[in-house]
Amino acid sequence: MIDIIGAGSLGLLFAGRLAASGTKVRLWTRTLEQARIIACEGITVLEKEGHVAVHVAGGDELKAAPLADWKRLNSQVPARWILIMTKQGAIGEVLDQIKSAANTESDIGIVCLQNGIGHIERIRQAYPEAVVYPAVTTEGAKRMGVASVVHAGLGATEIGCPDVLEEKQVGSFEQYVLNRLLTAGFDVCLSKEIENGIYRKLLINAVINPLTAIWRIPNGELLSDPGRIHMMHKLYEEGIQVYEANGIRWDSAWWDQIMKVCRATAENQSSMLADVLAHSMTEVASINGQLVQMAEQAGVTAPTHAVLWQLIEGMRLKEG
Ligand code: KPL
Repeated sequence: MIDIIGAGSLGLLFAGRLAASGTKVRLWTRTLEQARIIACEGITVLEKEGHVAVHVAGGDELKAAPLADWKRLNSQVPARWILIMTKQGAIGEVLDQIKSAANTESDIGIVCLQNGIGHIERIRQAYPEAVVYPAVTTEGAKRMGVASVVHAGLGATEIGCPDVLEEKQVGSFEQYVLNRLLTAGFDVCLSKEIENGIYRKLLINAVINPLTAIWRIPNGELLSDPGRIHMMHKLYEEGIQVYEANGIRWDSAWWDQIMKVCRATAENQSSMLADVLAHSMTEVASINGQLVQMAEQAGVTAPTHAVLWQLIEGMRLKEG
């Protein structure tokens, strides 16, 4: 069984595909209402063109419960393998719930699929008994309802294997999760270089997300105008300077990857645009905000990231 915390677009996509391929999934939602609907209707994953890719009914393979019930339900069937798929902003709440019922008898492995940086350290600190696996994904998903999601862009997922594994091996944790995800049809691999993947994804998100949120355009439209591409390149260059100042390895191919992500997810709304439109808290502080802080720590500046950070935060205050 895999426990998935967070039933937003990525949570529904992973839960739906995993359960449909025979892995038992327990999906933890924010609200009781969503858990009830999923338990009753199951999850539908749609292709980009609108056809049903998979539908899985609620039942033995797919259970859903509100996160507030974690302590009670976890005492009956303890979680062993957890995928946290909430936004960064929800990590505090998630930790409060799962810590209240920390497993004592068995070890626990947690894969974290958040955008941005800063959360892994928080989770490791709050939950030292767990083996925490940072992960990055470029899967594109768009939630259509409380129980349905469009698999909007085929991406890849890397799960980092920390060096401490020898000391804190959770059985065949990574192998189990890897096999289950592969069986579910995901392009997934284990990586010993996850840090590099995290910084690559951070830069991709720091360039694409705030601009799409400010201009309210789908990712592909960033490429429709030289002025927009110029702005993206400015953010990219500032980001690279921050990485250099912090001794972080980067690759000149990352610019091409940003272009590639825009093309591969051309019709998608970035998660930040979706949050802005929903008047929800965005991840801008964990993305552009973190880059600005890294710049300050290394004695350089990232002025364009700083301005976008403030603008996006300001939008929420005004509209929220
Ligand atoms: O991760 C993303 C997001 O929307 O958060 C992508 C698809 C890379 C767009 O920035």
